[in-house]
Amino acid sequence: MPIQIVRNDITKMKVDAIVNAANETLLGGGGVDGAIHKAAGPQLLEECRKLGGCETGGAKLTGAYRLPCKYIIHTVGPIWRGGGCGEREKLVSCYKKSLELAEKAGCETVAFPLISSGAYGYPKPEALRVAVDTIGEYLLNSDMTVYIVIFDRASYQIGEKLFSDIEEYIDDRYADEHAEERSARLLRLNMHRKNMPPAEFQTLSKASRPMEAAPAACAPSLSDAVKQLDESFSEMLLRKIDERGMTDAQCYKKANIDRKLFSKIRSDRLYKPSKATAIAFAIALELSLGETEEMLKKAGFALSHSNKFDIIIEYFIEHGNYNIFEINEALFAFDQNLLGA
Ligand code: AR6
Repeated sequence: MPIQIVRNDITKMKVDAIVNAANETLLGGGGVDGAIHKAAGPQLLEECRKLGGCETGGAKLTGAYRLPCKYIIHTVGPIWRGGGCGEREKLVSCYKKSLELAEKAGCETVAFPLISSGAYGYPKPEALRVAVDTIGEYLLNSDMTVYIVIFDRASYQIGEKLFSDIEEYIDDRYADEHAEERSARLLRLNMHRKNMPPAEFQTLSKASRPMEAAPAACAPSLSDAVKQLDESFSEMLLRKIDERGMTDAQCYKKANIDRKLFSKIRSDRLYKPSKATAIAFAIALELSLGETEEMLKKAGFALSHSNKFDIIIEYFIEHGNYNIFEINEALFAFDQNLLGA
């Protein structure tokens, strides 16, 4: 999965390169810089002394010594001065320059901390947005896998308004579901007493049914519809990519799925993806709720209102927001698994 957001101590990451949020001297400091120097050992400082510092927005590469990675890329983030002093551009430059260095060194996996979001005071939600947007854009033309390593939960908070909107959305649906479950239980009890046929009960209980399918944008012809009945997940995915005029790469990158997994799905007609992978493709293809259900069904899954993860996905689809990184931020905020491979 090209961008992964993980909670960890960056010095423990087993990747090709980790990035250090350093200062212009490159001679160590507090925060993540201090932790990296401490874990890597004194030889790191020796090498850093030879580098002659680094300007804000720039990046330099060293060995990793006692760390489990191969390289450390030292970048210098901007000090937050209210946002009007070119902070964003400098922060974007930190990510770009670090990624360029990593790629030049042949790295396949890189881990970043949230640069500038500690001692340098860059507001954490904005710092995260810059990280996700800049790395996301870079990966459109690169096959590296990049981890954004979050140390403390506060770094990963979606906006309050979005959080409360989603919370309300979940509450409404959970409430419906539980009310339905209760009334379904009562009905079942009454029917049992009255000996009603179970089929009739089934039509009254909505709880076990997947969410309502929205009508498809344009109805297929009868012969197309019959053909599509036999379609596998993989075939449906490839058909929808073509219908939307996307290239394969545009689709799997937007889905935050790596090329290898996509090739596997492409070459195996009967490939069974995980639910998160199937949803990630539905999001990349910007499918309606009905189409998403249809695609999930091909992989043996359904969306349900007794599952927070599913309700959050439904929220984003209903609001026409298909940005997988924003969806993942929300899923993370609600302690759910993230989308992608
Ligand atoms: N692993 C991952 N992330 C961490 C770790 C860790 N071990 N430790 C802290 N963080 P900061 P800056 C997070 O202050 O804002 C240094 O003294 C932390 O929660 O390390 O770019 C340098 O020498 C925060 O979200 O870096 C500079 O003088 C993020 O890393 C100055 O601080 C960045 O916090 C740079 O400030």
